[in-house]
Amino acid sequence: MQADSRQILREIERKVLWLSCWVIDQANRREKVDGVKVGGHQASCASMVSIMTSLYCDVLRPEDRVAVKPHASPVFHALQYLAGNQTREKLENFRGFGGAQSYPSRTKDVDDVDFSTGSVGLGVGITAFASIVQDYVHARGWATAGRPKGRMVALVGDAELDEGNIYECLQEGWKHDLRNTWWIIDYNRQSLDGVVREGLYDRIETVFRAFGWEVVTLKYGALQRAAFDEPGGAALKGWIDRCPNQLYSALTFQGGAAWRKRLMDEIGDQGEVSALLERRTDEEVGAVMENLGGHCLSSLTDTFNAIDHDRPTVFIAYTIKGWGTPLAGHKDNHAGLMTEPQMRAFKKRMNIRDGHEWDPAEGLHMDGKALKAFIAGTPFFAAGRRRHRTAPVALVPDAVPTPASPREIISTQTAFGKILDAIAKSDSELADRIVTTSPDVTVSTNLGPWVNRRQLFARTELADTFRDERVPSAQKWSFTPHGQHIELGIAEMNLFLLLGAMGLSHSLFGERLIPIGTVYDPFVSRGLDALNYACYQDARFMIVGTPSGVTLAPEGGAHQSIASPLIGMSQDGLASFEPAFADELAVIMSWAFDYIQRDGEEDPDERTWLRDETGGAVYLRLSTRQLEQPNRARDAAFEQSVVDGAHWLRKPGPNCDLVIAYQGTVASEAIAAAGMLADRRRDLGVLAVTSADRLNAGWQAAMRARARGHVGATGHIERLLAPLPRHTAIVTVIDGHPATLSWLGGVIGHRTHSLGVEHFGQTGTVADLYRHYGLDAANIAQVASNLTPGRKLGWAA
Ligand SMILES: Cc1ncc(C[n+]2csc(CCOP(=O)(O)OP(=O)(O)O)c2C)c(N)n1
Ligand SMILES: [Mg+2]
Repeated sequence: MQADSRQILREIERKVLWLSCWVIDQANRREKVDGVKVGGHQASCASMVSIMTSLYCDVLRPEDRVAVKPHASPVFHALQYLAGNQTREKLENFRGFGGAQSYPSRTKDVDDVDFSTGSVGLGVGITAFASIVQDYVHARGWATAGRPKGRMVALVGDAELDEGNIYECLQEGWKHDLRNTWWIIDYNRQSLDGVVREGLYDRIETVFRAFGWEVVTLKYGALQRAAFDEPGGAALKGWIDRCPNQLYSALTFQGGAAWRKRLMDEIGDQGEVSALLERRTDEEVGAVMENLGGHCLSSLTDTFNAIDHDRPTVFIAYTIKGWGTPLAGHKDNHAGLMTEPQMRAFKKRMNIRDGHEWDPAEGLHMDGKALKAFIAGTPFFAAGRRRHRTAPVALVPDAVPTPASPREIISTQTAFGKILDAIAKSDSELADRIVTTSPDVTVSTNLGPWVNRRQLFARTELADTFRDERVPSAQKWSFTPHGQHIELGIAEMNLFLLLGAMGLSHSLFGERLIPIGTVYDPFVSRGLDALNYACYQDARFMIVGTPSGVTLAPEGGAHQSIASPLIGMSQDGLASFEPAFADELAVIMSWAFDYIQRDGEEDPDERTWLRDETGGAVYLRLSTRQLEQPNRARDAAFEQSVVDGAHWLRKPGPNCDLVIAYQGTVASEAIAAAGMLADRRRDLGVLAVTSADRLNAGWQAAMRARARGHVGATGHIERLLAPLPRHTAIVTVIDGHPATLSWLGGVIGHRTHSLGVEHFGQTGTVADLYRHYGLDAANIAQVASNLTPGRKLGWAA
């Protein structure tokens, strides 16, 4: 690197330090609303300014993708501001409504964030999965194959390494021969509450090496290395190496004079070491001691640029939390903010005049034009916005036929396997773009037939030994670079991180994937934060939770999911369905393949008031319980109502006393209960709910629209329930938490009794458990009978 470029990087580093601290300072000087603090992390930013300056202004290439440690968000925004991609207005409004986000956000920030971060550890993990997805799309031989592969870079806070998902991800990466992944650890040896354990670097090295990573340590900056070469330098280096983290931090906070005193007390020798120190002013002694590898631009840039292989690499960059500010090194500095006098002094040191705080070149030894030209000429920023757009995958009509005939007895899980098998057989773009994944439950969630046909993905061929040895097996498992299933170990966090990365492939890598993951439904909770993280980034995928509820009866109380329907309803960015029958499932999947690719504006559909144009991810809650299939036509009206969330399985008459509403596999019980009551309750209706989530969302949205003056706005559920007389009672039933459907009573104001599961743990037959939890036909009928006037059922009914 040219000497003048080095000088310019130093100028930018200084500017980024100023801006990131200023952005946070300004946000906290805004008038407090409701007494709630604004916050921001000046010290966490300062720790990262050198690393990020080196990366963004020299090392990175446009094809690289970066997850920035959450608390370094202002550093990222400052760099993007200097590059002209972030506005002053949004920075002035940092953490405010419509302003730059507290943590980098793909969906809310305007400045080309690659991966959102916030929940520590997840931004780190997703880079590894994104790298696997990059390998996958390149191996498919699509257009992208000719483009250079990027490095997936995570800028990691050292305390993030406490998160378990990091280690799950290391193991999975090792299995998949992970490449092109850089994790750069901001080793400031401080977390939120204090100073991290002594010797963590040693553990980090050992763990990463065990999983096949290269470990590069950036401990000493150029000033330090030069001092080590002087007489007495070896003693200084020895002292630094022995110095405990707490003491190093404390002395950093105290500054040059304190460093000198301590060093003189401990290694001063009235000879070479003393002379080494005496050649320097206090300020210079401080500068040497704080010139750790992670704050030395030339060391950083040279080290990064020297990597000439694609093996995963972790960099341990020694840094100082609060570097270059009065907060430096103090153990309580995590959320610390410079006081007004400190900020004034800092501003003076940065040569910033009042009223020129936002001027890009203010206080620098170069003018604004030259600065702008330099940044615009860096490989990373020269490319402009780096997000891709892709054409949608073509979907032929009837791409998803109903996988069962009328009266056939089949479960939704089996139907799901059959649908994918039929797609696997087809020679279609859809089949080509689907990629499946599962955390060691591929076979037991019925992905087996798909995998047999489309094979498993691996960077290099791996034979199916059982097949080669002629051992009979229903599963033909060969791994090839063209395989379309990515098999994961049993770690649901990894599942959702991979789905997140796959679901952003169109934007990250310019290749649209249709990702489908399967998981045992209760273990959605095990990966919930990563699911939320994927949705927060607007990743597009289909997740199939199966089996679900207490219906997996003998399989065990530990595997029962109760909350998942509520998770499905409450998770933003995820449209949730629980079909009871194969034809409904086919309709939903067909719709979902389109829905997960949508990219429209936020205009709600005036029919359902759902924001369907924007698209999203899809969750299907399925069951292993076999049900006799209804004999009905799959016409357009039926398809629409299944997608909208409900249809009348039995239409109520004008004097309807009772509606039984069900979601999912308890359909059989609801239908049987209706049969028991049909001659006792007038005009009884049975409402088949396929998506409590979409029904509820449409209702909420219609109410909001009415409040805004769209008097005619009505949701699908309002139109379904509006014709019912006011005295109609509703009994709802689901193999899941009763609150999923209990809100139906509030739509128009009907008396409602909701059946479902609130306690778990019992094993038994399905009949045992339905009876135990009151989901059986007899109980539904009994509850309904008690709730409505007319001839009562006895318990024996
Ligand atoms: C999952 C999760 N838990 C807790 C937090 C709150 N939190 C934010 S930063 C942080 C510690 C950060 O320390 P480190 O990673 O070392 O970053 P530094 O600020 O030192 O650079 C914690 C506990 C979070 N953001 N996410
Ligand atoms: Mg830290």
